[in-house]
Amino acid sequence: MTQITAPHEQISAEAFADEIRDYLLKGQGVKPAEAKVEDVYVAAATAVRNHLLDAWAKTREDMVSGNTKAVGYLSAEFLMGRQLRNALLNAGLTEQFNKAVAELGFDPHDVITAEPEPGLGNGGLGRLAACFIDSLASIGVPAFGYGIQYQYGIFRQEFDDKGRQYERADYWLANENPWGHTDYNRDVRVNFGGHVEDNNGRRVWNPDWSVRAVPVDYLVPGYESGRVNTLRLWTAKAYHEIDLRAFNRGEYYQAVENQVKAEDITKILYPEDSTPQGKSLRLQQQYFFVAASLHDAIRTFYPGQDKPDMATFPNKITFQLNDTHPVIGIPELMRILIDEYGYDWDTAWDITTRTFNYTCHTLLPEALEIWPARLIRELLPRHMEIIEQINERFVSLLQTLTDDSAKIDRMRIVTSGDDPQVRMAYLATAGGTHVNGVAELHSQLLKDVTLRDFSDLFPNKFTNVTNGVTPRRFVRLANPRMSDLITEGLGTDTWISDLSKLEGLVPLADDGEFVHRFAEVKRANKRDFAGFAKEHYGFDVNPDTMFDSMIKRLHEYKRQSLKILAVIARYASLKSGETDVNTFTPRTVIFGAKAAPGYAMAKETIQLINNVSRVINNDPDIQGKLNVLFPWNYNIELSQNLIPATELDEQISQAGKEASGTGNMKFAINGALTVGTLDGANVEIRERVGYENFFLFGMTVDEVEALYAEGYDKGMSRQYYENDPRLKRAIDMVADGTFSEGDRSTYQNLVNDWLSKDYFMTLADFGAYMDIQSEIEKTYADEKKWFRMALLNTARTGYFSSDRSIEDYLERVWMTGPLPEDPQLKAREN
Ligand code: GPQ
Repeated sequence: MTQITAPHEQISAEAFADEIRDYLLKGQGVKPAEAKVEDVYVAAATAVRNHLLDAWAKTREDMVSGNTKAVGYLSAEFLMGRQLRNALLNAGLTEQFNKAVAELGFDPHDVITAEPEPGLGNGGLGRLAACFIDSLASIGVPAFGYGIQYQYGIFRQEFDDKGRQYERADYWLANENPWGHTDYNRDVRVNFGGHVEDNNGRRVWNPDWSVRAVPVDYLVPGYESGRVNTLRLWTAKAYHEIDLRAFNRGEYYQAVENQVKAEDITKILYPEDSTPQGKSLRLQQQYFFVAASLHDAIRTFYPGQDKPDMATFPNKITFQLNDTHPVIGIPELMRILIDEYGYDWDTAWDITTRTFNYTCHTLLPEALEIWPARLIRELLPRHMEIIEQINERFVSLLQTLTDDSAKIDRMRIVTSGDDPQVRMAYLATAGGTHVNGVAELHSQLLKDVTLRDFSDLFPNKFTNVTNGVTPRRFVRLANPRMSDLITEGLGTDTWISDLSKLEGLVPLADDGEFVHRFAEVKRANKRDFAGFAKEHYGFDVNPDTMFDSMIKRLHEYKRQSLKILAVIARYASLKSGETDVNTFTPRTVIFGAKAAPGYAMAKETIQLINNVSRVINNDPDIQGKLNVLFPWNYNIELSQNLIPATELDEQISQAGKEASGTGNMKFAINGALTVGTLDGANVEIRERVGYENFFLFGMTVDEVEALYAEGYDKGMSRQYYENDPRLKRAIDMVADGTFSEGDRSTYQNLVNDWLSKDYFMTLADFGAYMDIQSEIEKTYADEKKWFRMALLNTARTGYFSSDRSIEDYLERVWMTGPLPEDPQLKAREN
């Protein structure tokens, strides 16, 4: 393997142990003999971070002084997961760490797991941002991740004795955070409220309150690239923390009101996923981090300049808008250019539209953010003026392009009427150069449906970049056994930075011995997961069963209810003897899912899953042949343990609803077979692994549309219930109290919805789903066949590396590349 000798790699385990000892004393104030594992974690993290600082400073210097355009990834969420093991891997310090920690008398695993998991994201969108910044650094592209350091991340999920979800605050910053460096000297003032005045034809914004944005910097080390980028997460502080006069009057709460108001902005991550909440605080969060980031980029690229030549700005940095959350950046850059630097509208618009690009992550119309104009005006009056002007000019432009006034009306950024609304997705589409979807099918549907009018008139704006996942965290770290086997099979470990090399495993699918070893890896991972599940959840898991997983946010369109109805149907047929317990393929069905706290239907589904689990797992007739597990608080840590152990992955959303999915990629790369619909990236996964190595079922997008046209959601679902006895029995059991200790009201909303509306067509796809499950069981019985298919999944899914996604963005959207003196490029030449 080509070792790139960055300075931080030339260190022995002994020297590394000395550094840890040193930080234990200087940072934690303890000798190794007194140290707790948490102390060792902080000291080791500090040591690793320090090894990265030179490369970090050098990367920044090369970026600012060179001509390579940087990438600014603006995202309200970065779901990073634990940092230590990843930083060690990317810095090439894992071996030294393991030995050094052992020398100090600690177990490396205990030190790694002493780190709290930062949960600064809800799900796929936030995790994608984390994968992307890993890939950017690994490819050597100068980049900033810009976001928010929430004091409380995604809620911690617990289940009560009735199986209901309840939420607890995730205070991940309760202890020292060795990764984030709070840079008080690079704060930015962010203004809100007030009014706009006219001053000789110039508009002047007089805000009435401001917040201090303080950056917390995280290092983002590339894998063996020698490059270290920055993740800059902003935290909100007050300028005047305390009103001393109020305090002296004894008004203690009023005295800190200002502080509370400011700090509330970055207090908590909105636990919404795909459905926006029209909350003023959320708009404050969005503007807060975007305004701070834009100012930060300008001062970074034009250091010390009062009147920078902003016409060069789009050559310095390109901003990617990760969904609509940062779209307020478009009017903010316009405001900076016009009000602060005196550019005319057209020049400012040209600079702005060349600076931004927009990624859309959804097809659900309700998930496209829309803000009431009056709310924007109240918080950001100058921005609302600018948005209105963008809208007017946009409408004028449209009038030159089409006579279709209905179409023009549909495309308005600000709707007309008494209570105008601002459509952030339209603002992003009009105000940036490119718009991309996140999988082929999704990008196509964006053009054909969601943003159809826009793609008619501006076809060249639209492109696709299929999502990807980082092979460092989700293969090399999560699945070390499989990684070693791959390296052995390929004779090199260069696949870790070029995942397309997995293709070299294809011939080994016909090597019985190799396939057998691949199967052994899976079995060992299953045993490990059984141990993990016992230790963390107290579950008894039988590793000699098929591991069948469905992990993702709980949402009706994702159809966890289809899975649970199928489990109930199977349970019923085992109970009645239609399925023979003795010949049945034993299965462990594993769910992981959080529901948005206000999403009642999702919460009812969680309760149902938990109670199905309780009933089936405790039924002696089933003899442990069918088990349902629902480990609570699904997070990155759980995913890294479960994915490598899974044999069957469920990607069963209604066709046309899941933009991409990224769990599907993680599973396939790790040698799970997918049962899935033709939705999101499933389509591309199936194309690549081969149709015969993918369990396809269910309606297509066109069939779904045709069934809606027939009026499906106006009561047709009941026919499916009446006509399929398996389905009828399953739903009846939910209704009759089998899973609620006789209480028939517990799942009333779910049952009513299934039988009267069933918007996502769970019932219509039920039959096909049951049939494919039988086929899966047949295939599973032929172990050689199954693991040959599984190996081919691994071998043919190298495309789904986030490195490839980033290469596509570089070529199709950002028009930039790695820094020229990228040491990795040099190493590749050798
Ligand atoms: N996604 Cl709009 C989220 O995780 N949160 C959101 O608010 C929106 C989308 C997901 C999307 O549902 C998945 O299909 C994608 O794979 C993922 O974004 C990343 O693109």
